[in-house]
Amino acid sequence: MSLTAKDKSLVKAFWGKIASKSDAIGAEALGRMLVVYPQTKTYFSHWPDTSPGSAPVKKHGKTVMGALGEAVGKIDDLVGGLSALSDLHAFKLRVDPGNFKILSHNILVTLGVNFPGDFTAEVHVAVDKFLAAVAAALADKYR
Ligand code: HNI
Repeated sequence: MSLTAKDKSLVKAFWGKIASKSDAIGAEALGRMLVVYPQTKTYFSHWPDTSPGSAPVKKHGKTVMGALGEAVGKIDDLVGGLSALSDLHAFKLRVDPGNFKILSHNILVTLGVNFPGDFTAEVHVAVDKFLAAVAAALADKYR
């Protein structure tokens, strides 16, 4: 389950290819999550609009993908690198950690749909492992 050196280099190379589209990917993934798993909307009930393409969805999608881009740079120490963000999600936002898996799934779908050529099975498994490691790091402060 932990990332091999090969996984890490695949994730870094793939992220390099998608970096310029990061904002749009984040917005699409978040928009998909809110439609396909409507229970996730409860966390965003303070937004004026949770529909795909809306301003808050675009803004937050950009934020989340930006944080993931930074996490790629901290891939050797995700628990340390994401500890402040874990604190925030555990104690302030109180996001059930099961939702990290749901968002990860929507990110994978979005990457597959938008980068059919680059998103090979090999890249798919490496990115899946990376997102699972990010989710575990974000859940680290929960208990
Ligand atoms: Ni999450 C805020 C990163 C998953 C609900 N989230 C953030 C911020 C970052 C972030 C960065 C902004 C922090 C700040 O303001 O300092 N979130 C991430 C990452 C993941 C993730 C990297 C997983 C890959 N967050 C989730 C999930 C949910 C979630 C799965 C709920 C379904 N996050 C929130 C909420 C906020 C938030 C709610 C505050 C939003 C707001 O309105 O400002």
